[in-house]
Amino acid sequence: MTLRSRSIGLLLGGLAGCGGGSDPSGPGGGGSTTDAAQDAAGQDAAEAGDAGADVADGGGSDADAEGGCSPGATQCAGDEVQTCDSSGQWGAPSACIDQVCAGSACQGECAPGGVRCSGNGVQTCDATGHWGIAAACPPSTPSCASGACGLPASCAGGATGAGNDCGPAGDAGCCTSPAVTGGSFSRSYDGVSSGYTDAQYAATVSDFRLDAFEITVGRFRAFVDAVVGGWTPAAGAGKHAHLGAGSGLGDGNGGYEPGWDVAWNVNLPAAKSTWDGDTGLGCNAGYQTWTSAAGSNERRPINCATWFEVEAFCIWDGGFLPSEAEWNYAAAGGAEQRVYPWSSPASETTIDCSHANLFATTYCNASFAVDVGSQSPLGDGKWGQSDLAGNTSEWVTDAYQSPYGATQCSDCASQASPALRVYRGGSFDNVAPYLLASSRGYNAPSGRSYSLGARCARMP
Ligand SMILES: [Ca+2]
Repeated sequence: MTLRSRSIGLLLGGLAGCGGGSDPSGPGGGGSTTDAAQDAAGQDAAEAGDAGADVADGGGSDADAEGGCSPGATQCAGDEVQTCDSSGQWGAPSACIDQVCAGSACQGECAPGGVRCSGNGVQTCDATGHWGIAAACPPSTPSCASGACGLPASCAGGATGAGNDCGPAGDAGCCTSPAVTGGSFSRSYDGVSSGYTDAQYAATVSDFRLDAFEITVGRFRAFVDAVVGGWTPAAGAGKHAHLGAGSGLGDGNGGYEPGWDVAWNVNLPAAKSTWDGDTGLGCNAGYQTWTSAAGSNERRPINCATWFEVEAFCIWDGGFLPSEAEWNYAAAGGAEQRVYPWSSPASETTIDCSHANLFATTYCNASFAVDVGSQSPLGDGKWGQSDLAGNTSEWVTDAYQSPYGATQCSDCASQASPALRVYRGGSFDNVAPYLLASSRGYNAPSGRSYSLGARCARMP
């Protein structure tokens, strides 16, 4: 205590530039009197009044000599800062808000031990008051909020098809969202399949997450409840906000993705009966997966959903629809340029009902779209996504443009012709060529099909 006190006094003397070098040590004098000064701190304060009088008499440095401080000087007191008042006394400590006290001032950018989200990772404030490197949230709890990893909105309730009951064994988190390590590749290219031997449409994608499963009926049900309850996306929501300094994906022409347009809200039915009806999720009696109340289809992929509906779903769920380049990248195993998501080596062309739910020589499954992950892990892609090929086709965020709008694409998504939107991956209703990682499809954004669903992407 004595040594610490003395060192602070010396430091302040130097910082304040006041008093002689001998002044701070003056009261200390011999070791024994230093202890006395500390033991009688209250007494020192009482003497300050006298010191003030001395100053008025021209005493100059007496304040220091009495163990006080130089007005305006500051010092640290633990994690708080003190300022020397006009009478040469230390004022009450003041907390450093979201900073640390170091030297003689509040510094840094955060309070040690504090946490915050950086994308879907958690940053912790270190002892020096600076944010550390973010620790990515695990795939099982991929959404960061308020500095903690948790489940996306659609799985928060843990209902059937929205809990830990997906995948081949029925024990995988339906909202699992593995990381995809970004890189460069060529879109719609595998080097061996007819129509996909032109590598000119290069693209680079940054790290992102792509959900392991297609959106299930169980997850979509929670979203429909939210919309019927009045929820709509905010203007501009759904961008890849971690990219482009917040502007999101580039459009290939110097602009950026627009995000949600509130004029699209009319495409989100306000009435449950409209969602349930044949102009809604009930677009194909017998083969729609939606049921008006939870039933036996909760683990199957939602189908009959429009682009507007799945775009809004992914926003509500804390993510966004993947770009076409992101989807293609994940399905192709990135630079491996796989023929199918599971192809290893990349030029391997094996496809059958054990890898994907498609139309082989007949339908793999008479019930058409099956529980998500039914062909996992055999049919999984490089980063653990199931059903990228087959089951339902999957909407992506891009407007359809053919050929691709730019031969170079760095975190891009086409916005050129939004009257049509892209889907990828083929479905239970398609023969093998439509399930190629390179294959593309399109539909009007308000279109519905019993073969068409989606999956969400998220910030890394
Ligand atoms: Ca699929």
